[in-house]
Amino acid sequence: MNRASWGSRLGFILAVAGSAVGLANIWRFPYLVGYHGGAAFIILYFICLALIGFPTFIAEILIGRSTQTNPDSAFRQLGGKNWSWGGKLTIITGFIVASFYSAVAGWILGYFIEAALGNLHLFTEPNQVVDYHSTLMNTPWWGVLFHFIFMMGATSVLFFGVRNGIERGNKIMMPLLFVILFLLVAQGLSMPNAKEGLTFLFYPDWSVITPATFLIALSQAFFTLSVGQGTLVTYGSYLKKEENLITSAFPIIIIDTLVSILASVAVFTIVFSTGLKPDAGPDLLFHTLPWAFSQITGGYFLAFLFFLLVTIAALTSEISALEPLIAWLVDEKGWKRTKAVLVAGLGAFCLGIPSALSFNLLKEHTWQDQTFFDWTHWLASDLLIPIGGILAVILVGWKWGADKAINHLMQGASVTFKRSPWLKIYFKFCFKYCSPFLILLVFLSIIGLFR
Ligand code: ALA
Repeated sequence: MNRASWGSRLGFILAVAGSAVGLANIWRFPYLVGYHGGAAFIILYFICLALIGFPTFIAEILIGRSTQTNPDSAFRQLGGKNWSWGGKLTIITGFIVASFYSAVAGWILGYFIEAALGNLHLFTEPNQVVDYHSTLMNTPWWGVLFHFIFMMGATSVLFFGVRNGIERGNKIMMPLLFVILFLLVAQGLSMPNAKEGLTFLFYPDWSVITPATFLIALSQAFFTLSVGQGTLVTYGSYLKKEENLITSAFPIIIIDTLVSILASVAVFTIVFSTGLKPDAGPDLLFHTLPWAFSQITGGYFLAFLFFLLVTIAALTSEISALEPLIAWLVDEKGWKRTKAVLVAGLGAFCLGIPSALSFNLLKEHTWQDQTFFDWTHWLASDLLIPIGGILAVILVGWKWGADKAINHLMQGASVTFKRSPWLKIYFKFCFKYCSPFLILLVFLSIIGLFR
Protein backbone atom coordinates (compact mmCIF):
# COMPACT_ATOMS: atom_id res chain seq x y z
CA MET A 1 0.00 0.00 0.00
CA ASN A 2 1.27 3.48 -0.89
CA ARG A 3 2.05 5.67 2.10
CA ALA A 4 0.05 8.89 2.40
CA SER A 5 1.71 12.12 1.26
CA TRP A 6 0.90 15.81 0.95
CA GLY A 7 -0.72 16.86 -2.32
CA SER A 8 1.27 20.10 -2.59
CA ARG A 9 3.96 22.21 -0.94
CA LEU A 10 1.30 24.71 0.13
CA GLY A 11 -0.63 21.85 1.73
CA PHE A 12 2.43 20.93 3.81
CA ILE A 13 3.11 24.54 4.79
CA LEU A 14 -0.48 25.15 5.88
CA ALA A 15 -0.75 21.84 7.73
CA VAL A 16 2.44 22.45 9.73
CA ALA A 17 1.50 26.10 10.25
CA GLY A 18 -1.91 24.86 11.44
CA SER A 19 -0.15 22.61 13.91
CA ALA A 20 2.11 25.41 15.11
CA VAL A 21 -0.47 28.16 15.37
CA GLY A 22 -2.63 27.37 18.37
CA LEU A 23 -3.54 28.37 21.90
CA ALA A 24 0.10 29.14 22.60
CA ASN A 25 0.08 31.93 19.99
CA ILE A 26 -3.26 33.58 20.59
CA TRP A 27 -3.71 33.04 24.28
CA ARG A 28 -0.36 32.33 25.95
CA PHE A 29 1.95 34.61 23.91
CA PRO A 30 0.01 37.84 24.58
CA TYR A 31 -0.21 37.23 28.32
CA LEU A 32 3.45 36.20 28.52
CA VAL A 33 4.44 39.38 26.71
CA GLY A 34 2.13 41.38 28.97
CA TYR A 35 3.71 39.84 32.03
CA HIS A 36 7.38 39.64 31.06
CA GLY A 37 8.40 43.04 29.85
CA GLY A 38 6.77 43.51 26.41
CA ALA A 39 9.38 43.65 23.65
CA ALA A 40 12.10 42.40 26.02
CA PHE A 41 10.30 39.06 26.09
CA ILE A 42 9.80 39.13 22.31
CA ILE A 43 13.56 39.62 21.75
CA LEU A 44 14.36 36.75 24.11
CA TYR A 45 11.83 34.63 22.30
CA PHE A 46 13.48 35.38 18.92
CA ILE A 47 16.85 34.27 20.31
CA CYS A 48 15.30 30.99 21.48
CA LEU A 49 13.71 30.50 18.08
CA ALA A 50 16.97 31.04 16.18
CA LEU A 51 19.26 28.96 18.40
CA ILE A 52 16.96 26.15 19.48
CA GLY A 53 13.42 26.30 18.07
CA PHE A 54 14.16 26.47 14.35
CA PRO A 55 17.03 23.90 14.29
CA THR A 56 14.98 21.41 16.35
CA PHE A 57 11.97 22.03 14.12
CA ILE A 58 14.09 21.30 11.00
CA ALA A 59 15.74 18.28 12.66
CA GLU A 60 12.38 16.65 13.38
CA ILE A 61 10.93 17.26 9.91
CA LEU A 62 14.19 15.96 8.44
CA ILE A 63 13.96 12.74 10.48
CA GLY A 64 10.47 12.18 9.07
CA ARG A 65 11.27 13.14 5.49
CA SER A 66 14.36 10.97 5.26
CA THR A 67 12.68 7.85 6.68
CA GLN A 68 9.12 8.33 5.38
CA THR A 69 7.65 6.65 8.42
CA ASN A 70 6.18 7.25 11.91
CA PRO A 71 8.43 8.50 14.78
CA ASP A 72 8.95 5.04 16.32
CA SER A 73 10.29 3.44 13.18
CA ALA A 74 11.99 6.69 12.04
CA PHE A 75 14.07 6.88 15.24
CA ARG A 76 14.88 3.16 14.90
CA GLN A 77 15.99 3.49 11.28
CA LEU A 78 18.35 6.38 12.01
CA GLY A 79 19.57 5.46 15.48
CA GLY A 80 19.21 1.70 15.91
CA LYS A 81 16.87 -0.48 17.93
CA ASN A 82 17.14 1.36 21.26
CA TRP A 83 16.22 4.68 19.73
CA SER A 84 12.78 3.37 18.91
CA TRP A 85 11.92 4.16 22.58
CA GLY A 86 12.64 7.81 21.90
CA GLY A 87 10.24 7.76 18.97
CA LYS A 88 7.57 6.01 21.03
CA LEU A 89 7.99 8.58 23.79
CA THR A 90 7.27 11.43 21.37
CA ILE A 91 4.10 9.67 20.19
CA ILE A 92 2.95 9.30 23.81
CA THR A 93 3.73 12.99 24.38
CA GLY A 94 1.55 13.97 21.41
CA PHE A 95 -1.24 11.81 22.80
CA ILE A 96 -1.04 13.41 26.26
CA VAL A 97 -0.97 16.90 24.69
CA ALA A 98 -4.04 15.96 22.61
CA SER A 99 -5.89 14.96 25.80
CA PHE A 100 -5.52 18.12 27.91
CA TYR A 101 -5.37 20.41 24.90
CA SER A 102 -8.85 19.25 23.87
CA ALA A 103 -10.15 19.83 27.42
CA VAL A 104 -8.86 23.44 27.31
CA ALA A 105 -10.00 23.97 23.73
CA GLY A 106 -13.42 22.71 24.86
CA TRP A 107 -13.76 25.78 27.09
CA ILE A 108 -12.81 27.99 24.16
CA LEU A 109 -15.41 26.31 21.97
CA GLY A 110 -17.92 26.73 24.81
CA TYR A 111 -17.01 30.42 24.99
CA PHE A 112 -17.46 30.72 21.24
CA ILE A 113 -21.01 29.38 21.62
CA GLU A 114 -21.59 31.85 24.49
CA ALA A 115 -20.32 34.65 22.25
CA ALA A 116 -22.57 33.53 19.40
CA LEU A 117 -25.55 33.50 21.80
CA GLY A 118 -24.72 37.09 22.70
CA ASN A 119 -23.67 36.38 26.29
CA LEU A 120 -20.13 37.77 26.25
CA HIS A 121 -20.48 41.45 25.45
CA LEU A 122 -23.18 42.70 27.80
CA PHE A 123 -21.43 42.74 31.16
CA THR A 124 -21.93 45.90 33.18
CA GLU A 125 -19.45 45.15 36.00
CA PRO A 126 -16.10 43.35 35.98
CA ASN A 127 -17.31 40.99 38.75
CA GLN A 128 -20.05 39.72 36.47
CA VAL A 129 -17.43 38.47 34.00
CA VAL A 130 -15.58 36.63 36.75
CA ASP A 131 -18.81 35.13 38.13
CA TYR A 132 -19.93 34.06 34.68
CA HIS A 133 -16.63 32.31 34.08
CA SER A 134 -16.71 30.62 37.53
CA THR A 135 -20.26 29.39 36.96
CA LEU A 136 -19.28 27.76 33.68
CA MET A 137 -16.07 26.29 35.08
CA ASN A 138 -17.95 24.92 38.08
CA THR A 139 -20.36 23.05 35.83
CA PRO A 140 -18.75 19.64 35.22
CA TRP A 141 -20.88 18.63 32.24
CA TRP A 142 -20.14 21.92 30.44
CA GLY A 143 -16.40 21.26 30.17
CA VAL A 144 -16.77 17.57 29.35
CA LEU A 145 -19.45 18.19 26.72
CA PHE A 146 -17.35 20.75 24.85
CA HIS A 147 -14.24 18.61 25.25
CA PHE A 148 -16.22 15.85 23.54
CA ILE A 149 -17.55 18.06 20.74
CA PHE A 150 -14.10 19.50 20.11
CA MET A 151 -12.56 16.01 19.94
CA MET A 152 -15.31 14.96 17.51
CA GLY A 153 -14.39 17.94 15.33
CA ALA A 154 -10.72 16.94 15.26
CA THR A 155 -11.35 13.26 14.61
CA SER A 156 -13.84 13.95 11.83
CA VAL A 157 -11.13 15.81 9.92
CA LEU A 158 -8.61 13.03 10.65
CA PHE A 159 -10.98 10.32 9.35
CA PHE A 160 -10.55 11.67 5.82
CA GLY A 161 -6.83 10.99 5.79
CA VAL A 162 -3.74 13.09 5.13
CA ARG A 163 -4.67 14.76 1.84
CA ASN A 164 -8.44 14.86 2.04
CA GLY A 165 -8.62 15.45 5.77
CA ILE A 166 -5.62 17.21 7.32
CA GLU A 167 -4.45 19.02 4.18
CA ARG A 168 -7.87 20.06 2.95
CA GLY A 169 -9.03 21.01 6.45
CA ASN A 170 -6.02 23.26 6.95
CA LYS A 171 -6.41 24.78 3.48
CA ILE A 172 -9.87 25.94 4.54
CA MET A 173 -9.23 26.78 8.20
CA MET A 174 -5.88 28.57 7.98
CA PRO A 175 -6.94 31.27 5.45
CA LEU A 176 -10.10 31.80 7.53
CA LEU A 177 -7.91 32.22 10.60
CA PHE A 178 -5.78 34.86 8.83
CA VAL A 179 -8.84 36.80 7.65
CA ILE A 180 -10.31 36.88 11.18
CA LEU A 181 -6.97 37.86 12.67
CA PHE A 182 -6.54 40.76 10.21
CA LEU A 183 -10.09 41.96 10.95
CA LEU A 184 -9.37 41.94 14.68
CA VAL A 185 -6.04 43.75 14.22
CA ALA A 186 -7.68 46.38 11.99
CA GLN A 187 -10.40 46.91 14.59
CA GLY A 188 -7.86 47.07 17.42
CA LEU A 189 -5.68 49.61 15.60
CA SER A 190 -8.66 51.85 14.90
CA MET A 191 -9.51 52.15 18.59
CA PRO A 192 -8.86 55.35 20.56
CA ASN A 193 -5.99 54.19 22.81
CA ALA A 194 -4.42 51.78 20.36
CA LYS A 195 -1.13 53.66 20.60
CA GLU A 196 -0.85 52.95 24.31
CA GLY A 197 -1.31 49.25 23.68
CA LEU A 198 1.35 49.27 20.95
CA THR A 199 3.77 51.20 23.15
CA PHE A 200 3.32 48.66 25.94
CA LEU A 201 3.83 45.82 23.48
CA PHE A 202 6.91 47.16 21.73
CA TYR A 203 8.64 48.88 24.64
CA PRO A 204 11.28 46.54 26.10
CA ASP A 205 11.22 46.50 29.90
CA TRP A 206 14.42 44.63 30.76
CA SER A 207 13.98 45.13 34.49
CA VAL A 208 11.55 42.20 34.77
CA ILE A 209 13.73 39.74 32.84
CA THR A 210 15.29 36.95 34.93
CA PRO A 211 16.93 33.62 33.97
CA ALA A 212 13.49 32.06 34.50
CA THR A 213 12.14 34.26 31.69
CA PHE A 214 14.54 32.52 29.32
CA LEU A 215 13.04 29.16 30.26
CA ILE A 216 9.55 30.47 29.72
CA ALA A 217 10.54 31.87 26.30
CA LEU A 218 12.05 28.54 25.32
CA SER A 219 9.13 26.44 26.45
CA GLN A 220 6.89 28.85 24.54
CA ALA A 221 9.02 28.37 21.39
CA PHE A 222 8.90 24.58 21.75
CA PHE A 223 5.22 24.32 22.49
CA THR A 224 4.18 26.68 19.73
CA LEU A 225 6.32 24.94 17.11
CA SER A 226 4.85 21.54 18.11
CA VAL A 227 8.35 20.21 18.73
CA GLY A 228 8.94 17.02 20.75
CA GLN A 229 5.48 15.53 20.30
CA GLY A 230 5.97 13.39 17.19
CA THR A 231 3.97 15.76 14.99
CA LEU A 232 6.82 17.20 12.93
CA VAL A 233 8.41 13.80 12.31
CA THR A 234 5.04 12.46 11.19
CA TYR A 235 4.12 15.47 9.03
CA GLY A 236 7.68 15.40 7.62
CA SER A 237 7.21 11.75 6.69
CA TYR A 238 4.38 12.74 4.33
CA LEU A 239 6.74 15.12 2.52
CA LYS A 240 8.42 14.08 -0.71
CA LYS A 241 12.21 13.83 -0.55
CA GLU A 242 12.77 16.32 -3.36
CA GLU A 243 10.98 19.17 -1.48
CA ASN A 244 13.16 22.11 -0.43
CA LEU A 245 12.88 21.78 3.33
CA ILE A 246 14.40 25.15 4.12
CA THR A 247 12.11 27.22 1.91
CA SER A 248 9.11 25.16 3.05
CA ALA A 249 9.88 25.36 6.77
CA PHE A 250 11.02 28.97 7.02
CA PRO A 251 7.65 30.50 6.04
CA ILE A 252 6.03 28.38 8.76
CA ILE A 253 8.23 29.94 11.43
CA ILE A 254 7.40 33.39 10.02
CA ILE A 255 3.65 32.63 9.96
CA ASP A 256 3.73 31.27 13.50
CA THR A 257 5.65 34.27 14.85
CA LEU A 258 3.53 36.74 12.92
CA VAL A 259 0.33 35.25 14.30
CA SER A 260 1.70 35.54 17.85
CA ILE A 261 2.63 39.19 17.31
CA LEU A 262 -0.59 40.10 15.48
CA ALA A 263 -2.69 38.38 18.14
CA SER A 264 -0.83 40.43 20.75
CA VAL A 265 -1.46 43.63 18.74
CA ALA A 266 -5.19 42.83 18.56
CA VAL A 267 -5.42 41.92 22.25
CA PHE A 268 -3.30 44.83 23.54
CA THR A 269 -4.99 47.52 21.49
CA ILE A 270 -8.47 46.31 22.43
CA VAL A 271 -7.59 45.84 26.09
CA PHE A 272 -5.79 49.20 26.48
CA SER A 273 -8.56 51.05 24.71
CA THR A 274 -10.91 49.98 27.46
CA GLY A 275 -8.55 51.07 30.23
CA LEU A 276 -7.52 47.54 31.18
CA LYS A 277 -4.09 45.88 31.45
CA PRO A 278 -3.09 42.69 29.61
CA ASP A 279 -1.15 41.22 32.53
CA ALA A 280 -3.93 39.10 34.00
CA GLY A 281 -2.19 35.84 33.09
CA PRO A 282 -4.40 33.05 31.70
CA ASP A 283 -7.49 35.01 32.82
CA LEU A 284 -6.82 37.45 30.00
CA LEU A 285 -9.00 35.36 27.72
CA PHE A 286 -11.93 34.68 30.02
CA HIS A 287 -12.00 37.79 32.20
CA THR A 288 -10.23 40.74 30.62
CA LEU A 289 -11.37 40.28 27.02
CA PRO A 290 -15.11 39.68 27.63
CA TRP A 291 -15.08 42.78 29.87
CA ALA A 292 -13.33 44.71 27.10
CA PHE A 293 -15.86 43.43 24.51
CA SER A 294 -18.67 44.66 26.78
CA GLN A 295 -17.42 48.21 26.63
CA ILE A 296 -16.98 48.75 22.93
CA THR A 297 -19.31 49.12 20.00
CA GLY A 298 -19.38 45.98 17.90
CA GLY A 299 -18.49 43.94 20.99
CA TYR A 300 -20.74 41.11 19.84
CA PHE A 301 -18.88 40.65 16.56
CA LEU A 302 -15.48 41.04 18.16
CA ALA A 303 -16.26 38.40 20.78
CA PHE A 304 -17.70 36.10 18.11
CA LEU A 305 -14.70 36.51 15.80
CA PHE A 306 -12.13 36.28 18.56
CA PHE A 307 -13.37 32.99 20.02
CA LEU A 308 -13.89 31.58 16.52
CA LEU A 309 -10.26 32.46 15.77
CA VAL A 310 -8.98 30.68 18.86
CA THR A 311 -11.20 27.64 18.25
CA ILE A 312 -9.90 27.21 14.69
CA ALA A 313 -6.31 27.64 15.81
CA ALA A 314 -6.77 25.00 18.52
CA LEU A 315 -8.52 22.57 16.17
CA THR A 316 -5.68 22.47 13.63
CA SER A 317 -3.19 21.89 16.47
CA GLU A 318 -5.28 19.16 18.08
CA ILE A 319 -5.42 17.31 14.76
CA SER A 320 -1.63 17.37 14.56
CA ALA A 321 -1.11 16.10 18.11
CA LEU A 322 -3.25 13.01 17.41
CA GLU A 323 -1.75 12.18 14.01
CA PRO A 324 1.53 10.60 15.27
CA LEU A 325 -0.36 7.89 17.18
CA ILE A 326 -2.67 7.32 14.21
CA ALA A 327 0.32 7.00 11.84
CA TRP A 328 1.95 4.56 14.27
CA LEU A 329 -1.18 2.38 14.50
CA VAL A 330 -1.48 2.35 10.71
CA ASP A 331 2.24 1.78 9.95
CA GLU A 332 3.22 -0.56 12.77
CA LYS A 333 0.01 -2.38 13.62
CA GLY A 334 -1.46 -2.46 10.14
CA TRP A 335 -4.74 -0.96 11.34
CA LYS A 336 -7.19 0.73 8.99
CA ARG A 337 -7.05 4.50 9.35
CA THR A 338 -10.67 4.75 10.50
CA LYS A 339 -10.07 2.32 13.37
CA ALA A 340 -6.82 4.10 14.32
CA VAL A 341 -8.55 7.51 14.36
CA LEU A 342 -11.41 6.17 16.46
CA VAL A 343 -9.13 4.56 19.05
CA ALA A 344 -6.74 7.55 19.24
CA GLY A 345 -9.61 10.05 19.50
CA LEU A 346 -11.53 8.03 22.07
CA GLY A 347 -8.38 7.40 24.13
CA ALA A 348 -7.41 11.08 24.16
CA PHE A 349 -10.98 12.03 25.05
CA CYS A 350 -11.01 9.62 28.03
CA LEU A 351 -7.60 10.80 29.27
CA GLY A 352 -8.79 14.39 28.88
CA ILE A 353 -11.88 13.91 31.09
CA PRO A 354 -10.02 14.20 34.43
CA SER A 355 -8.34 17.33 33.03
CA ALA A 356 -11.72 18.80 32.13
CA LEU A 357 -12.95 17.97 35.66
CA SER A 358 -9.85 19.33 37.41
CA PHE A 359 -11.54 22.71 37.85
CA ASN A 360 -14.69 21.40 39.51
CA LEU A 361 -15.39 17.78 40.56
CA LEU A 362 -11.72 16.81 40.90
CA LYS A 363 -10.50 20.18 42.16
CA GLU A 364 -9.77 18.79 45.61
CA HIS A 365 -8.08 15.65 44.29
CA THR A 366 -4.55 16.93 44.21
CA TRP A 367 -1.09 15.53 44.60
CA GLN A 368 1.50 17.96 45.93
CA ASP A 369 -1.10 20.68 45.47
CA GLN A 370 -1.41 20.00 41.74
CA THR A 371 -4.55 18.80 40.00
CA PHE A 372 -4.61 16.11 37.33
CA PHE A 373 -4.64 18.83 34.70
CA ASP A 374 -1.63 20.57 36.26
CA TRP A 375 0.28 17.29 36.33
CA THR A 376 -0.41 16.21 32.75
CA HIS A 377 0.28 19.72 31.51
CA TRP A 378 3.57 19.82 33.42
CA LEU A 379 4.54 16.31 32.36
CA ALA A 380 4.01 17.01 28.65
CA SER A 381 5.05 20.66 28.33
CA ASP A 382 7.92 20.89 30.78
CA LEU A 383 9.30 17.39 30.78
CA LEU A 384 8.42 15.25 27.76
CA ILE A 385 8.51 17.96 25.08
CA PRO A 386 12.07 19.09 25.94
CA ILE A 387 13.11 15.41 26.17
CA GLY A 388 11.61 14.76 22.71
CA GLY A 389 13.36 17.84 21.33
CA ILE A 390 16.75 16.95 22.75
CA LEU A 391 16.46 13.36 21.52
CA ALA A 392 15.73 14.61 18.00
CA VAL A 393 18.75 16.95 17.86
CA ILE A 394 21.08 14.36 19.40
CA LEU A 395 19.82 11.75 16.96
CA VAL A 396 20.44 14.09 14.03
CA GLY A 397 23.62 15.78 15.28
CA TRP A 398 25.43 12.79 16.80
CA LYS A 399 23.90 9.42 16.01
CA TRP A 400 22.95 9.93 12.38
CA GLY A 401 25.72 12.55 12.10
CA ALA A 402 25.38 16.27 11.40
CA ASP A 403 27.21 16.03 8.04
CA LYS A 404 25.04 13.20 6.75
CA ALA A 405 21.92 14.94 7.99
CA ILE A 406 22.92 18.21 6.32
CA ASN A 407 23.60 16.35 3.07
CA HIS A 408 20.09 15.04 3.29
CA LEU A 409 18.78 18.47 4.13
CA MET A 410 20.45 19.78 0.97
CA GLN A 411 18.43 17.35 -1.12
CA GLY A 412 15.97 19.61 -2.93
CA ALA A 413 17.63 22.67 -1.36
CA SER A 414 21.00 22.80 -3.11
CA VAL A 415 20.25 26.21 -4.62
CA THR A 416 19.33 27.61 -1.21
CA PHE A 417 22.55 26.26 0.31
CA LYS A 418 24.60 27.60 -2.63
CA ARG A 419 23.10 31.05 -2.13
CA SER A 420 23.59 30.97 1.64
CA PRO A 421 26.63 28.80 2.40
CA TRP A 422 26.54 29.87 6.08
CA LEU A 423 23.45 27.67 6.51
CA LYS A 424 25.71 24.60 6.66
CA ILE A 425 27.74 26.03 9.53
CA TYR A 426 24.62 27.25 11.31
CA PHE A 427 22.88 23.86 11.18
CA LYS A 428 26.00 21.91 12.08
CA PHE A 429 26.68 24.15 15.06
CA CYS A 430 23.05 24.01 16.21
CA PHE A 431 22.44 20.28 15.65
CA LYS A 432 25.66 19.25 17.32
CA TYR A 433 26.34 21.74 20.08
CA CYS A 434 24.12 24.72 20.60
CA SER A 435 20.63 23.19 20.61
CA PRO A 436 21.41 20.02 22.64
CA PHE A 437 23.40 22.02 25.18
CA LEU A 438 20.78 24.72 25.64
CA ILE A 439 17.86 22.29 25.81
CA LEU A 440 19.78 20.24 28.37
CA LEU A 441 20.37 23.37 30.42
CA VAL A 442 16.70 24.21 30.32
CA PHE A 443 15.73 20.66 31.13
CA LEU A 444 18.04 20.51 34.14
CA SER A 445 16.67 23.72 35.47
CA ILE A 446 13.10 22.50 34.95
CA ILE A 447 13.79 19.42 37.05
CA GLY A 448 15.16 21.73 39.70
CA LEU A 449 18.92 21.29 39.47
CA PHE A 450 19.72 25.00 39.58
CA ARG A 451 17.08 26.01 42.08
N1 ALA B 1 1.55 24.33 18.64
C1 ALA B 1 0.31 24.33 19.30
C2 ALA B 1 0.03 25.61 20.01
O1 ALA B 1 0.74 26.55 19.85
C3 ALA B 1 0.22 23.14 20.18
O2 ALA B 1 -0.91 25.73 20.72
